[in-house]
Amino acid sequence: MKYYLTLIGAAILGLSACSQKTDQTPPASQSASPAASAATPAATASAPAASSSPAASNAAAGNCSLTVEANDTMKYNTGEIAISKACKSFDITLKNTGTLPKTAMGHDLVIAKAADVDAIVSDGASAGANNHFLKAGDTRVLAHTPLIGPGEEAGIRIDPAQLSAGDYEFFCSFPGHLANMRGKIKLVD
Ligand SMILES: [Cu+2]
Repeated sequence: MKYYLTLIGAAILGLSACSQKTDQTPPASQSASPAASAATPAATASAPAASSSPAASNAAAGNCSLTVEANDTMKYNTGEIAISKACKSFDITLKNTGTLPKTAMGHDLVIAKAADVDAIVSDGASAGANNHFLKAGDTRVLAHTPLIGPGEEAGIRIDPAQLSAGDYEFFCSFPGHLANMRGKIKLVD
């Protein structure tokens, strides 16, 4: 009998302990706080995902094309063109923002292996503006825009896969411009 009462007492104690637990705010907030901290890793996990997705959409929207400007001070507005390997094709638009006539300050954008650039330019110097100062059928030239004058623009499309064969550069073949108008093509992931 005494044992039975003890059991009931224990049961009552257990019940009251139980109801105390549910009624008490601290345990409740304690149980909510692990939930909140469990939600925090989820939030931080989704944050990089969110920040990487605009980058991915940027790549899709803008990284497979680029506009390069050339001006009367004999300069491109960039010293490097980064091309993503993920691009099926890459469009480069050259824009001549100058005002000087094409015969005095024309520009083009030629892409070739770095090791070939000097020879391409010296071989092309006598070819004349009508031939974009490039030797006819120069196979060392991967791609080139026409020589353009003030306010004009021209584009080329290249296959990034072609650039994996070596170090490529972009440059202007107009006589005398190479020293100032030459940059690296960088193939990136
Ligand atoms: Cu030029």
